[in-house]
Amino acid sequence: MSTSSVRPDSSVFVAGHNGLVGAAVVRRLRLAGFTNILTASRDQLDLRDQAAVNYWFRANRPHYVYLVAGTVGGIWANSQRPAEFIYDNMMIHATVVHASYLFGVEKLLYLGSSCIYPRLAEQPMTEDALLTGLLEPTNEPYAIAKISGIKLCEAYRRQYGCNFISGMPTNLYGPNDNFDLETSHVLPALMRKVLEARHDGRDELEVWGTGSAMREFLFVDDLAEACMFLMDNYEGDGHVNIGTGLEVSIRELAETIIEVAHPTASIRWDPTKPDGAPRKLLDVSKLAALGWTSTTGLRDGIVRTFDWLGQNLGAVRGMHLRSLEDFPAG
Ligand code: GFB
Repeated sequence: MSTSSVRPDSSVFVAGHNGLVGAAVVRRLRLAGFTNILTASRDQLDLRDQAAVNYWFRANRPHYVYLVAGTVGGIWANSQRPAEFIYDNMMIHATVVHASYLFGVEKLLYLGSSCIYPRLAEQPMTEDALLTGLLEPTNEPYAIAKISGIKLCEAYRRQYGCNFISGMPTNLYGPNDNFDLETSHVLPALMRKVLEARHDGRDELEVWGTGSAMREFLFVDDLAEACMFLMDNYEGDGHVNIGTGLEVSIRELAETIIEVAHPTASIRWDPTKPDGAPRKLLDVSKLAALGWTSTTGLRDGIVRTFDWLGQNLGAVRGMHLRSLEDFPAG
């Protein structure tokens, strides 16, 4: 099971380095002394285009690949843009996996998502819950694409002997997240709503659904550490869950964010918006047995993300705030 560590002078391609996950993987690799990190922005390389991806791999010859690129979004974006979510993700996985095979990549780590598991899977969800029941309808196209990515890696491993592995992260958050209210996930959306309410002197904020849905949240720098850990320590057939093993209700999440940044605020629920999956908690015992567990608590991660946001307000898409006098948040 144990493999040798990736040497810091190896060439490592982080596909999707401008996203939440990719940016964290690059930060983590730099921290570990990696000197040959390859990246390609969307303008430079359309990852959905097999010919372009082959050309790029032929020219750059990466030894290791973190395949963390994708079209992602929260519950609303998934429902509004199902075609993009399935097409983009299936294409990106197919091209990068195939080019990695063609050009002799030593090892590839593909990231899926906890939404690959059935809507009513037994909780916490173990890796073998995959394909045992119907998916959550609000993100089925995205989940199907992610499942195909896992199966792609398994098939290339079986037929061609490629050392391609998969990790399944739970809901993520942290620096570099998407804070756009329509397309984001719940945690950045609530952070933004709280900040804007405070800035505008409002004491009420709107939160979607009923607040009863349960979610698990992993700080993205912890995820990046787990990715490097798996690259160094895992080369099994099956995918590996990556999470905290802890869950909170959306109500508790909203209350925590309010307590950190705007304690006088109260919540107005909008039950016309969907709750989505009732629960989505990963069983992380496989990863723990390999030797990795997360370290950043939810409140701590939220404070760190607020700090990042305070320093990067100008760069955050759609954010109407341009300064926050009383930053950082408590
Ligand atoms: O994070 P989220 O959009 O996605 O929503 P999922 C989680 C829960 O938060 C739902 C509630 O119950 C939402 O109704 N929520 C409350 C909000 N207020 C808000 C808000 O202002 N914005 C958002 N976005 N939600 C995603 C999938 O599911 O999980 C993706 O759609 C992906 O495909 C991701 O798999 C990990 O957790 O429901």
